[in-house]
Amino acid sequence: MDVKALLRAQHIETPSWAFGNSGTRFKVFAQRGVPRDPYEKLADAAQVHRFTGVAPTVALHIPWDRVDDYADLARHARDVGVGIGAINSNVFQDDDYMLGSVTHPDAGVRRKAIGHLLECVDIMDATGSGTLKLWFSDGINYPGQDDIRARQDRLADALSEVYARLGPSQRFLLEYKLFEPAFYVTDVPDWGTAYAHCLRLGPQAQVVVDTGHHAPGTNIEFIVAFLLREGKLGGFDFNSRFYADDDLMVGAADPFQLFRIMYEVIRGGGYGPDVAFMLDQCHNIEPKIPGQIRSVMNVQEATAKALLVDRAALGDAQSSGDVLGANAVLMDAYNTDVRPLLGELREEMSLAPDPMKAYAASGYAEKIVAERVGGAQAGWGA
Ligand code: RM4
Ligand code: MN
Repeated sequence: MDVKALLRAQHIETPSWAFGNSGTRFKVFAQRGVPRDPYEKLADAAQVHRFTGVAPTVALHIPWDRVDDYADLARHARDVGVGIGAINSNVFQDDDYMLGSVTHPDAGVRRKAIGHLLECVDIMDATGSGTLKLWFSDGINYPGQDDIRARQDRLADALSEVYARLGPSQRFLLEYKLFEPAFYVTDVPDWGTAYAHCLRLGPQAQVVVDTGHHAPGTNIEFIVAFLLREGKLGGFDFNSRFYADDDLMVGAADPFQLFRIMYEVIRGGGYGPDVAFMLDQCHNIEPKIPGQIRSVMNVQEATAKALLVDRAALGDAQSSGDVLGANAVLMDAYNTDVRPLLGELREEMSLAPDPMKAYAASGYAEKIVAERVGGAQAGWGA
């Protein structure tokens, strides 16, 4: 296996919203130089690709990235050196959605939500994007508040309508999340629910695993192995969690878990164009562009280690029942320092071996602080 060639071909997608201001419900801290519009977000995302060489696409979030002319935005992306990735829909920030979007008891609200999802497919057509990401904050807070089963029926109806609108080379990824903002029932709380809905719909519906959307202790690599085996793993929203949906940098909280996930991806034949490696993070207190560069590097390091697993030795140990030997094969790969290998790879790609240092020396951070004066900074939810 040519580890370097596989790493060179890796494709990690950055999220436009990571470049805007973000925070918690307690406070959003503004940072200087933050983009004022989607054009500037794409310019910042292009820096991540410029210094890592493996982040060539950027996910958009609608309506946060709404523009008059999407073809023009896609052209701008190409001009700065990136492409448009997944289109993330947003049916969680309108007053109408207080009791749900596609599962709302009122048919008028459901229609509005479905209309937004269909609009997102129009945007895919205009930008050339092949992937729609669906995340629903829908749920209920109190027992008895609404009919749990009827909400599943409404969800299924909405998903079929959106599915029918997809072009032949488009797909949607259904995201699940245990809780928040709903605190009693979430309508798509886990991979099983997402999987069952996608299975009924067909091959253009797949599950996306957001690593921050599970209960503590959940074995995410098992979910990955299972979904891949069924051809239903569409991609990842990578981030780290210590407590809930913390949206910290991927690989920061538990690099070993990230390695175990990447091993299952590779083992299951998911290392290729069909499984999207997307970042879904917020940089509340750290600078955003370096935060994204670090995150891309963390994914690369976990991938490199997973690619180094001696699969033949592992197979032998497993089939002979050598528990400790099998575990040692995996740990040897995990404990390898892959930073020199990645440095070499970057030099072969005509990049600086240390993207963090190279970005800091580039002057881009100072340039955007000086240039981006006035206007309203982009932020999570605006
Ligand atoms: C949600 C979900 C979506 C992301 C938004 C910003 O929790 O993870 O994927 O688009 O947050
Ligand atoms: Mn997500």
